[in-house]
Amino acid sequence: MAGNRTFTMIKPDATGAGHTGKIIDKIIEAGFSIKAMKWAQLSTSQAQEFYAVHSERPFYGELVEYMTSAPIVAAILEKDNAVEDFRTLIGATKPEEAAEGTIRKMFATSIAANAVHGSDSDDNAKIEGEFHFASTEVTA
Ligand code: IDP
Ligand code: MG
Repeated sequence: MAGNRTFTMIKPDATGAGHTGKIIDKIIEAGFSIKAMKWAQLSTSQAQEFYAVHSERPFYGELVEYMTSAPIVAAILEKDNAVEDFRTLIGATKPEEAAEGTIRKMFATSIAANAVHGSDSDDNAKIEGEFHFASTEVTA
């Protein structure tokens, strides 16, 4: 059965451009409820650990530098079929391939600076949520 929670970050390009509120509105309008949320600055070691799965990819250094360049907003979101529905809401990794009306289509500026993160599986949603939030920071 599909899980009902996912994890997201609003990325530095979007927080820096003042799009945080508009993106949160889109998320709530799409039927997600917020179970945890914080504004935070990632350290280099946190960004390296969060994206460790990409450590062999050529863009890893650029990605870590970008994700530490300005604050992010981390959140745990709840909805039926959360992981898949959130990936649909954000759109493709490359902004030029993102469907009309998706968050990345509206706010991404490049393949790296693509406005939002969305977990790719229920297992990773749990791992990523626990990476950013203590259990006491997550509502029922
Ligand atoms: P996803 O965020 O759509 O799941 P992933 O392939 O998991 O995409 O890549 C993680 C993040 O790494 C992307 O959201 C983007 O910020 C960055 N990224 C992916 N591919 C490239 C690339 O070719 N150049 C620069 N950054 C990239
Ligand atoms: Mg991914």
